[in-house]
Amino acid sequence: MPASEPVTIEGDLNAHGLRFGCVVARFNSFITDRLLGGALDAIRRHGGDLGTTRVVRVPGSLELATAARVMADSGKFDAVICLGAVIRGETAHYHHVAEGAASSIARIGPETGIPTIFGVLTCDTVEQAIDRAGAKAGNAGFHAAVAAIEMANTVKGLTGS
Ligand code: INI
Repeated sequence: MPASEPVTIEGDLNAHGLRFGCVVARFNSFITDRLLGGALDAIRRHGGDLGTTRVVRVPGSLELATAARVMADSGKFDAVICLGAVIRGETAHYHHVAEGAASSIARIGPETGIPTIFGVLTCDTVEQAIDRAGAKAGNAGFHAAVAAIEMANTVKGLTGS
């Protein structure tokens, strides 16, 4: 008997027909606007339609999860991308903001089945944030959107939708 092979489900990076929600923190907007630019660039360059992409702006990273959860529950999106920048040098409560944003966003995907991606920079310095928002170290918004594309297609592969 021939050895049988496992069926592997792996989302591809084709964004055609996928609907994305981007939630963007206004706090540190000089960084988060660059993350949004990277995310939109990734969606477009992977065949997605920016005409069906919705961008929602919220005050800060602690508010990302609330808007993302409403979008995930709406049934109107295949994936939601959360974009923010928490910079240690700027705040005494860095830890609470970073932890609060991470833990609240992390729950949305598992609880709703809609991939909800953590595209929040947590940096020690403004320089590090700039590097990761399109300067020396790539654009974390671009990478967050690529993860969103893959996971949206993974969910479609699992559910047959
Ligand atoms: N929000 C951020 O997105 N990044 C930060 O670095 C930050 N700091 O430094 O405090 C920050 N604070 C605001 C927070 O996200 C909420 O908007 C605020 O606490 C109101 O709930």
